Amino acid sequence: MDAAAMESLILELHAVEAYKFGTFLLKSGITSPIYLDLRVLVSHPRLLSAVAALLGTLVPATARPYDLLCGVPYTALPFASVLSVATNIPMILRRYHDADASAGGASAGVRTQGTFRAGDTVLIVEDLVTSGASVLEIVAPLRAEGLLVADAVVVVDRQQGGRENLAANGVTLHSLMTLTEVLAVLVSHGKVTQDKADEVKRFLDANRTVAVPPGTPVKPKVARMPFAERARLAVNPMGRRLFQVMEAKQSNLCVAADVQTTKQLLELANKVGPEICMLKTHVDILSDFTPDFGGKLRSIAEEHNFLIFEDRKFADIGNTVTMQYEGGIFRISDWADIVNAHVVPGPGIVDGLKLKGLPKGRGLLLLAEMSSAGNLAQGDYTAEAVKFAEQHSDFVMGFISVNPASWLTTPSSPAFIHATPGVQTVAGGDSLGQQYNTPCSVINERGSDIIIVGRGIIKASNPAEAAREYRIQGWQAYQTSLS
Ligand code: 5BU
Repeated sequence: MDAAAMESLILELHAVEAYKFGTFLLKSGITSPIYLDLRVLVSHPRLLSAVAALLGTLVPATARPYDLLCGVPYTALPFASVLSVATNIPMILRRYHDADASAGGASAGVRTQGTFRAGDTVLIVEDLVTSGASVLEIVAPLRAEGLLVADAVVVVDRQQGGRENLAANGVTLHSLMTLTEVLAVLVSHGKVTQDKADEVKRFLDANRTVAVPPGTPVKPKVARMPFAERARLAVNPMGRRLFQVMEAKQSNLCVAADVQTTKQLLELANKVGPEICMLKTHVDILSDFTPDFGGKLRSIAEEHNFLIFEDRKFADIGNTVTMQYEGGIFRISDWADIVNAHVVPGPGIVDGLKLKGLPKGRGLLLLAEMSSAGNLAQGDYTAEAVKFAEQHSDFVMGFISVNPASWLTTPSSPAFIHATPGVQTVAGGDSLGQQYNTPCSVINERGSDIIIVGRGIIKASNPAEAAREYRIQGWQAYQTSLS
């Protein structure tokens, strides 16, 4: 917007009393000598539509295409609606508080309304930004649903840290005007006195960085190194390869293929193959296992470039697990790139598995934690698993973890990978003790690397599509958490 257009817009907003001078307590908790009330625009449709159109020019869809608009409730909803109608870009609606979602009515419980798909890009529309907290409150749940948010447009940037707070969370702020520009125009047109303008400037100088209030979903708790760098740190070759596959496929999704027959499993592997870095099997669930199963699964894995993880959970003495790993009907070490083991028997279990696995270039995940309610893998037990891993980093590539951010302390940590089961788009559980966290929480808050999803994908009406959505959510969460 050029200077003349901005000047006339500022004067028009002044004429409808959108700028108020006095003493005001802002939502961010600070007392301000100026208050911007853009709600008044609903009484001035022509001006409302002009403002909405201008907001639409801040990030031209041709420069950075976006699929959807989302207004921050409530003041910005009319701006977003008018812009949506004018541009034919659909909107989605977020409720103001999650509590609103539990109210009765047909849409009770629905958090984001409107039609959208994971991977769609969303432009956030807001009236003004102080700390940026209101925008971040909307961005976090949208991202948790797999939507991509990179830009927010606002009428006024109050220049109090919002731009920086948003940038720190991967959102670029685009504003029609700043508070400084508003003051300059109003003073030059005699609409406010220089004294008043100076008072507002002093206030701005004293409140340049308004912190986002506690509890606002901000930057992920976990800051991490890129998988590509961790590939270089990994000691176990299979661990290195897994990091590389994840980076190449932009996927930190592992599907738990808990189906009954080899036919179903191979079909599923083909369907979800393009989306995953790893396929997890429970080969002892299959009713029709035959010795050629491993070869068939390996050729699908090669075609789609994913690794095979047999979730065998070995738990016996070293001598026994060598035989369980290599022999029997399943001959797991012939076809599974990765297996896992409990640490309850002591380090001999790692020695035993390593004896058979290392010469074949395989890797081992240790069960540091479990996802089921009341499980005993915690505290000292988890710490012991870490010690075992460090003592055998040539074979141990990482952990089955649930909340690694709470126990990751050692410098060798980035070399190990963390895979977390118990993942669905909605937190909750099943009737037998399984506990679910969302991809966003698992990666961003709990500090894991890989989401393991079973029923969330295999019971979906379209598992390939569901896998795509989980992949996007998991990868987006990883990208947000890069340091
Ligand atoms: P679900 O359908 O997403 O609940 O499947 C989870 C899978 O992960 C299933 O194969 C479990 O055996 C596996 N799992 C788990 O749920 N929790 C754990 O702690 C471990 C494995 Br280890």
